[in-house]
Amino acid sequence: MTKHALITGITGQDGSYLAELLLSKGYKVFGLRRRTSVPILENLEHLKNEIEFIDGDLLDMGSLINAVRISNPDEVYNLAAQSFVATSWIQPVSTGLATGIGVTNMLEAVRLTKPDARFYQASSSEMFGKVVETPQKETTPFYPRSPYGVAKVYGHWITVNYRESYNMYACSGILFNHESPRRGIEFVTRKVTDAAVRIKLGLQTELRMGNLDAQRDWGFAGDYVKAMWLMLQQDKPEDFVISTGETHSIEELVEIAFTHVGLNWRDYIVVDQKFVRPAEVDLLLGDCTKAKEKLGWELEVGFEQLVKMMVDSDMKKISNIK
Ligand code: NDP
Ligand code: GDR
Repeated sequence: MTKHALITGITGQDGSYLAELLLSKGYKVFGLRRRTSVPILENLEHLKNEIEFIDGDLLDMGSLINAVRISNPDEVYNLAAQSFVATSWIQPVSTGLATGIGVTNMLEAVRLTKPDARFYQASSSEMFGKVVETPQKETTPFYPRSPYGVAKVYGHWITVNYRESYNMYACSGILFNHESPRRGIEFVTRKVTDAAVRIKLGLQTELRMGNLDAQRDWGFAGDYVKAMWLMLQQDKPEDFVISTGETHSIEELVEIAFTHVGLNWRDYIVVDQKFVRPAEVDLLLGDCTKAKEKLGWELEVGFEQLVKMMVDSDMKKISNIK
């Protein structure tokens, strides 16, 4: 029997990699998509004929119940969220609604319509926030530092609560930062790889950035969606940290990207307070021993390889439109 999967957030970075993975495993893939005035399927152009799109919004319960009815899913992956941390200070309420309450809406739609479907929640290392313990693991207490992080903590605990209250197969992946050539342009990795290429090609003269000292545990999105799938194939639902176990500063990221195109980053980076956040997460470093042992999950792409892959992809894209 063909398995059915419903993915919310299918137009985003992770949605596209997860859809690819599930299609390669023979799933029928349904994707919840918001109505937009112009089509935005940049990440899904190559898959659009293989996915059944269902219109809906995490803030509209009826549309979620409808999506569960139409897709009749064996597995639901709740990836949709307002996911850009900086925007969460500008739009704290709508972030709280989509990233926090939206999880309850999706869980309710599953509980009322298809309670035996397995549910994955996209939790985040942003929930750890201020450093309480390093490396951070499943038992590390949360101390979020942004409206986004606070909303994700709510989404995380409501998922635990539905598991415990209704005996649903509901679990969270606490994923550390993961990137790819399909990363949104405002996130720091893509902002840097795009700018390094534009400066190299003479299309831009400088790059304005915020805090260069923050450290992140960065992996490749293609590796991380495999962990999401593995979490829904276990005998019982559990939460897992997914990370590389290495941390690098923003400065190191900039250095690798600019060196890869033959430039000295110090000649082009300008620190601009506009990009410094009201509260920062200084250091993220994850311990994913549990995922390695219980899921057999393995990382394939390392940090330097990831940055170079993104620079090369941006070079190809931008050279073509130049
Ligand atoms: P993206 O920002 O690339 O994608 C977010 C997706 O959510 C988009 O498809 C967007 O749709 C959709 N969305 C936003 N609001 C709503 C809404 N109200 N109703 C329906 N859909 C909505 O995120 P990523 O792919 O990078 O991340 C996927 C998930 O994983 C997110 O929940 C994120 O918070 C979380 N996460 C990400 C990590 C990372 O490093 N990438 C790390 C840890 C967690 P549209 O195209 O219409 O805007
Ligand atoms: P993050 O990712 O907030 O960790 O959330 P982002 O790439 O936006 O920032 C990473 C770090 O870089 C610093 N920084 C800058 N960031 C941006 N975007 N632009 C800049 O110019 C800049 N200069 C310095 C930031 O201050 C921060 O320390 C991502 C998202 O995908 C979340 O959805 C996800 O939950 C977490 O990763 C884990």
